[in-house]
Amino acid sequence: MSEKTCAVPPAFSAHHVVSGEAYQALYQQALADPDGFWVSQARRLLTWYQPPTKGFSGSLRDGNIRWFEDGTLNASFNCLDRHVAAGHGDEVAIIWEPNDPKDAPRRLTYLQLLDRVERAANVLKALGVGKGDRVCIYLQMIPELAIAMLACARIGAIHSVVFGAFSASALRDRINDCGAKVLITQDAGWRGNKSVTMKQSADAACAETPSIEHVLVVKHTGADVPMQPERDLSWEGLLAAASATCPPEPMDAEQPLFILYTSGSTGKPKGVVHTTGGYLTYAAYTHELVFDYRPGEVFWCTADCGWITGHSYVVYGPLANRATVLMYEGVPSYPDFGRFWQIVAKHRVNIFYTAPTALRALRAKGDAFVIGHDRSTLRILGTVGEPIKAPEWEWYRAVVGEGRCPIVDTWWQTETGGILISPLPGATPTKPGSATFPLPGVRAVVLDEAGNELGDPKATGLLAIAASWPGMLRDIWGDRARFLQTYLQPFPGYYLTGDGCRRDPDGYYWITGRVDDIMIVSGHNIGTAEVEGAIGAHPAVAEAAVVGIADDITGQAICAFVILKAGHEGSPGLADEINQLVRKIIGPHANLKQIRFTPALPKTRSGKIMRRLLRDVAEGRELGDVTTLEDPAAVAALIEAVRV
Ligand code: 7RM
Repeated sequence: MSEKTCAVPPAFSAHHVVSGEAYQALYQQALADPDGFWVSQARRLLTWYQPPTKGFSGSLRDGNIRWFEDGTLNASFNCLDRHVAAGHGDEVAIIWEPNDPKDAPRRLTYLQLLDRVERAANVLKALGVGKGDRVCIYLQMIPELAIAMLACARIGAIHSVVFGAFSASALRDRINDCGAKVLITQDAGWRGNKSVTMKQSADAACAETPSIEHVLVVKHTGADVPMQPERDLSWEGLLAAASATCPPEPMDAEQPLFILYTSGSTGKPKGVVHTTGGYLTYAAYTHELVFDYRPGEVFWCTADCGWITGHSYVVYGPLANRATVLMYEGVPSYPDFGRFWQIVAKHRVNIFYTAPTALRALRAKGDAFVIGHDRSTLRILGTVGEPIKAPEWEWYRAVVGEGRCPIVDTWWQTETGGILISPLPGATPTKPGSATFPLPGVRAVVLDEAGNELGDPKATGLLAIAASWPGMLRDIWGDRARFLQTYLQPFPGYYLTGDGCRRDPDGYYWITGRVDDIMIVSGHNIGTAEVEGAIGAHPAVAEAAVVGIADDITGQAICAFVILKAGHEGSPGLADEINQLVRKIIGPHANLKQIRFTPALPKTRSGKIMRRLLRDVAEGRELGDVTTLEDPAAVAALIEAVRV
């Protein structure tokens, strides 16, 4: 793995939020007095009815975690009213870019967004939704998604957003787990040249959701959808008739803001619970610090609000910081692979945040799709979701960012609420593939299998966090035992991330992937990410995924699934070349026992490789649950994959 360091561009370090020395000072300050640090951040970033005097109360040991517990606030007030009251009502809050570039974008100022949110909040209230009630939101990336989230927050209802491409059964299970009273959906949606039948899935789900009393239907494509009398109601009709005044409900800092389901490696999805004061403080803090955000700039996070990244960096963080947020309905490939960069040029985007999986796909299509579009407004580029490999990182920096823009490789999880490990654009020299250092206020540690903290900078082990931070999850909805067992009980006093990591002699963190993804070959621990990076160094390779399979001699052996670039064909000779390269880069213990050339890899809808399925294929088993797959056809292709 490349350990080359990339310095902070000098022009850049002169005018960012935090400089190199200030970063050290901030880090030390947070370490010396965490409560003082976080209380001052909470008061600086947010407006409270009752400002908190306390930081953390409780304990990581018993899982009773509270932040700012004597503070009261409202998240929607913080994202909207206070900006309007301060005279910024005419600034644009959301620029919405539709799926089809021929359709007109929509712009919502802070004042207009507030109007919609107050009306929607009144509609929910009239349907009997109150503080603590759950509302399920099943929408595509349209402004109503943000409006619905903020309307819930305004009245103290707990939202649970379900990704708009999830199936009816996935939606049903999530509604039933949280007992939502109201479902908000849309007639249908667009994703590239496909239409998505949202209301139809919602209907199928609601046939088996006893808690749902009403379904609010947003008209988006105009598709003709059946409306069930009494139960189904028109969003537009009710909003138009509703009062545009709905005072925000003061919430205790620890009252839940939302539930978001995340699929575990086994078992049913976990309803991750985030609370109002700690989460919002943390989303605003990290959005400002990591993206060096100043009001007036256009911020674009390409994630869907069905994921935590969309919650924290499309809605709550940026709006709390009075950002202009770009929200894109479509996909990176429609009408062509230049769509992202065409949007960057069209809306003069300053900060761009996406996933390595998207970058890999776009890079494979060639630079021509990028260079035709003006990217001179771009200032910072970010990635999230999985380890980024050096070739994508370099391409992002050199081609997309024209070598000008620092890259922030941000490591975090649904459970962490916001970014925990990342470079700061004006302070941190980067290394391609490393998320670099924990943010000020985050006590990251590397543990060995027995739970001992590894003290030397150079260490390999389990990534854990040694102290709570405000954005941390508080519970798994309805399953306290699972919350404790998964995160807190394995090593008392620590939050266990489930990720493996390597810290290099300079103290840089390199996330090696989920610990479940570590392979043990003849007693050597080998991270999947490391092997995939080495395979990717072969010029014929577009993408690779590896898994450990049972082996009589070595315990586990490595099986690689490889996608080749256009113009290359799988052959025993090429397989041998790739294997020799991996052995050269990592060592002979990383021998690839099998190489299978495949046209596609099975991925979740958020772009993470489903290794469980690869293991099933590699070991010749029947495939397990495939309901959260992005493209079920990829599996068929995999099974056919040529085995060399
Ligand atoms: C934000 C998000 C969390 C898991 C996490 C890691 C992996 C995320 C990075 C990363 C290496 C990164 N939430 N992950 N970011 N690995 N470098 N910058 O993705 O709950 O959906 O996933 O994603 O394994 O534990 S998530």
